[in-house]
Amino acid sequence: LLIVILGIALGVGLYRSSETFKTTFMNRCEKFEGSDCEKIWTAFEQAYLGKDPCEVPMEAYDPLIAAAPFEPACNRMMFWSKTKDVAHEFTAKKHCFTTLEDTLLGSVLNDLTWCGKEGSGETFTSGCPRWNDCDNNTVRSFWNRVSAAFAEVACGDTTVMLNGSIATPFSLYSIFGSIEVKRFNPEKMRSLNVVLVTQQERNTTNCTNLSLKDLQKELREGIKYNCKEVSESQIQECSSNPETPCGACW
Ligand code: AVW
Repeated sequence: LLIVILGIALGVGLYRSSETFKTTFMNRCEKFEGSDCEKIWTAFEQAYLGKDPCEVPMEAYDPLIAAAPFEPACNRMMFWSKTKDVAHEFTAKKHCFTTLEDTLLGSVLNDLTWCGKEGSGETFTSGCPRWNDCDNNTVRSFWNRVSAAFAEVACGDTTVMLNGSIATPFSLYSIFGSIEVKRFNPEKMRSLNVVLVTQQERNTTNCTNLSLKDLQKELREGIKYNCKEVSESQIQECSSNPETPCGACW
């Protein structure tokens, strides 16, 4: 009897968690006025439903990108790598910059885990592969695909926040280095401006860091490159002061 009760409890729990997942998806989506969230949900689900969660390639999300295309925000697009918190804290307060996670698809799936299963029509939120368990996992392929789409439309002067407290602020194996930089289009993008986020207390890297030479090499001809060291406290001070215009942050 105990086993039966535990079984039912587990079943109800799993059912609830996939219900909550869709609810979270829809609630976050509806914050973006004029979007057809049911249509976007259907395009999202078809990418992974009924599939082995380690065999979902990036391309599986092509119909999702088509259903919710990225609108370019010229001169306001911000990329980041190993600076997730500081970048998002900044864009949450200063709307002159937008990260992927501030866009519809990025914000709807931010910090969520999901996957399907062979022979099942359900969305699961537990027991899914972790980021490095396999290359083509449901969640990782999603972030690769949306990052590619976000980078493809990047235009004007763009910004990337990199971490100046680590030995290699630019890594060819990060999403920024392996997906986004390769898709920057010189016909649309005028410049890439590195904001190298430093911490005064630590011995930090600077704009002469060798990995940043790799970044410059990766950029296609025609895209200008700049780099500036900015302390994390200066970034926080600027974002917490509503009077300071973005142009004066660094
Ligand atoms: P990141 P990226 N396990 O800070 O350049 C779990 O390295 O790659 O920056 N989650 C992981 C792992 C891992 N090993 N590696 C990466 N992630 C996830 C889209 C995790 O959520 C934006 F437009 C971590 O916080 C940025 O310009 C996130 O990937 C660019 O991609 C970023 O890892 C940042 O990707």
